[in-house]
Amino acid sequence: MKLLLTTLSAIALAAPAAAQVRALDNGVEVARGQMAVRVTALTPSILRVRLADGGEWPEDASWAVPTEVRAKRVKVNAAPDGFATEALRVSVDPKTLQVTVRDPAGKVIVRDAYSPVIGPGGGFGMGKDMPMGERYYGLGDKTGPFDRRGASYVHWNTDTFGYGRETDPTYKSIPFYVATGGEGGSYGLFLDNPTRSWFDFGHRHDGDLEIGAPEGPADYYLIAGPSMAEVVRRYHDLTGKAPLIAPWGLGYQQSRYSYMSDTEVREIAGRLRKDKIPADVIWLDIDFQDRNRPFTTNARTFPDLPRLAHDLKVDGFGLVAITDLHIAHAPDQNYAPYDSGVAGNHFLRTGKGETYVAPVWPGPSVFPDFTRKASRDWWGGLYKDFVAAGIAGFWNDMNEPAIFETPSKTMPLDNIHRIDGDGFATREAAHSEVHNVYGMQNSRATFEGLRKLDPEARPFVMTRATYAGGQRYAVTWTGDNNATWDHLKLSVQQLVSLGLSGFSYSAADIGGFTGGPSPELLTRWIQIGAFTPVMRVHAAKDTPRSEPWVDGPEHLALRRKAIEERYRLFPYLYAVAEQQARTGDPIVRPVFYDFAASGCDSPMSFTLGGDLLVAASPKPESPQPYDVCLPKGGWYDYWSGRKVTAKAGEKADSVGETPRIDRLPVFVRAGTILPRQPLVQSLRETPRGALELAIYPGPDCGGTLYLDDGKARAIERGAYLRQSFRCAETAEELRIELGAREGRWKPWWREFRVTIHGPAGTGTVRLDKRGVAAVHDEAAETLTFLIPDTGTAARVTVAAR
Ligand code: NBV
Repeated sequence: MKLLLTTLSAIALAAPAAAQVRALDNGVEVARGQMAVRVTALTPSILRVRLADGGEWPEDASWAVPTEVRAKRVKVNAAPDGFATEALRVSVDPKTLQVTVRDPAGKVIVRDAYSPVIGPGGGFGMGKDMPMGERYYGLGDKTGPFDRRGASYVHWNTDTFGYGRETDPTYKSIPFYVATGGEGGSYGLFLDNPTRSWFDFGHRHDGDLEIGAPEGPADYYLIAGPSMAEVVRRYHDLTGKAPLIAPWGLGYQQSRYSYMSDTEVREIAGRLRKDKIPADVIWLDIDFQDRNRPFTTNARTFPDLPRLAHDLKVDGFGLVAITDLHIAHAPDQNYAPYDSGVAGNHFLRTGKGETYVAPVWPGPSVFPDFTRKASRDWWGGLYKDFVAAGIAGFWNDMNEPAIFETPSKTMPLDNIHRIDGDGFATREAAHSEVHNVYGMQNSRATFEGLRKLDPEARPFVMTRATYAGGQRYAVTWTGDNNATWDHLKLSVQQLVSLGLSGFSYSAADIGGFTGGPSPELLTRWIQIGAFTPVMRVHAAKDTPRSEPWVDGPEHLALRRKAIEERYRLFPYLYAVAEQQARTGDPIVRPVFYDFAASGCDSPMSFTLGGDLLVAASPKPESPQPYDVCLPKGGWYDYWSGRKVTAKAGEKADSVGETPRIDRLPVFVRAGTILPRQPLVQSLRETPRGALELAIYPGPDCGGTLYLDDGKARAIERGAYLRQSFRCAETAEELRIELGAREGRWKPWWREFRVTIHGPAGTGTVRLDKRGVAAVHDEAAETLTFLIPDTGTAARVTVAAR
């Protein structure tokens, strides 16, 4: 590629004309010969870079970056070689059109390795420097190494049943990476070109990060940190945050391809309750439909769907139903989605202008034109009956789109879409231009339709294919993985990576989709899955069953314990989810996200919200002992509540673990106030008892409580509760500050049960001067007491012994 790029750039720069530099109030434009580059600042730390060939700028349009965000601008200070914002210095070399971004001290954040080029028939290529020691993360759930250095990737949404570590491309395209470890700090690069682009992290040419696309605009964003967290938050400012999920979406979800009948679904629900496995959702895969036709129900096996939904709801369950995008090609059969789709002209056409018909699950099928607003609106309306039937959420599968019996696995590239809105001119577009956003627009149509049908509910949509920004509409999962230890490992990396790429709400089929997990694998996967954003057990047809009880009482007990812990942790999990909706901080994060200085980078360690550190074995299949890297500052063992005695290292501490199937190592940051709740069997159930505040004294001690009524506009309507807690230790006492409460949501508890962990603070407890009875458990090293929750700020002091 380098050769090709060099040749192209030679062509592009052959014109001898001198460069023209034009200062803009929000950036700079430099033109030389046929080529021009324009760098503008949306905010002091977010730059947009666009290239033009022959004076023609591509359409200012995007599926990922909303129009109002693209319109953002800050005034910059012009400089002889570029411009400066409060946070960055940007220079463009007039001879080469190479862009360099530095921090105010002059340290390089990111620099072009050579001149960008635009190909004669469209498309472009560019290269960035890859300084030694810089690491690269992101690209969603792509396979390969967690740090992308040395790997190369293609963005092309593809149905990859049973994929492996080497498989690329896979289901989604999120052309965004975050680089960290360079001299000017972390930065992010988002290429907003949904065509079949490629990112090569020094795979072909050591030291060059090459990016290109065969068509579409050269339009990308550079996002400065300096911390990785700032880059990720700013990427969310650009492409949007995932809206806060309904509480039940964080519950345990039981799925299988497929639960075949009403009776079987009731049996599964009954068994979950009988075995006291907390659970919130049961999934209906394609077999609940009539002849695999979306928006139908098999009347024989599911004779009364509204009744089923109702009965399950009474028992604390919601149903999520699959609604694939391929509509059966069924003229004159009273199949409403087909008939109304034809009447509204909503289906895609071939390059020759005929309706495109191709085989998928229902047999010959037709495909909605999701990039067109009128068709999205029509699609959204198709959910009316299911919503009325009480179905809680929906699943958009196969939306790469997957097509059977064709080597390309997808539709012809010259199929015709009609696009409009989002800055695009109302025009026709070939499938090659919109392939990678097709699934995203499918989930958008579902999300927007559901919002219209029930404005009070938070839509729960799960999509398989998507593009950058798709987090605004749907949760995603990693597709058809395998029941192997390596896939368990890969899944952790994929979920963490998705979180860095905008998709905080992510799931992997727990237990593996293809094959059948060993009892140990399923148990370990459930244990780890209990600490991941969306927890769903799912498996393919004709595979061994993988419900929690299938391997006997001992494994069931371990699995139940893991799921129960997730339910107890709900107040914490929900507060982390709410933080993500506000700031973009992912729900699961690499340890170095919050603790950059630690250098902790085991691919099997991650944090849930920064305060809980899950440290599975880097070789989960092996009984070999391993060391857990713990950032400095102190940690407690989550299960025992005791302070960990760690071995001090230079940048981080460490503690040894010997793998045991009855223990998933989880640690709590010293300085955490962790809210937990009494055990419930469903998150729709009101807990009984006190809200627990588990205090793990340490530096920067605090915690947050966020709860609400679970409805779409909870915050706007004040139907929420937010409260912060702080704690500080002196030689005399441990002081706990309960902050003032925000919001009008009425809590289900009247008291806080405070548990202080660790040997410190076992003396007299006072709540605003009044003495409080406390129980000291010497063996457990805890001090526990109840205090009334008056809904106002309060101070608790615990005298040192
Ligand atoms: O709808 C059936 C399956 C589904 O269970 C799975 O999760 C999807 O990824 N679907 C793919 C279609 C075919 C799978 C062989």
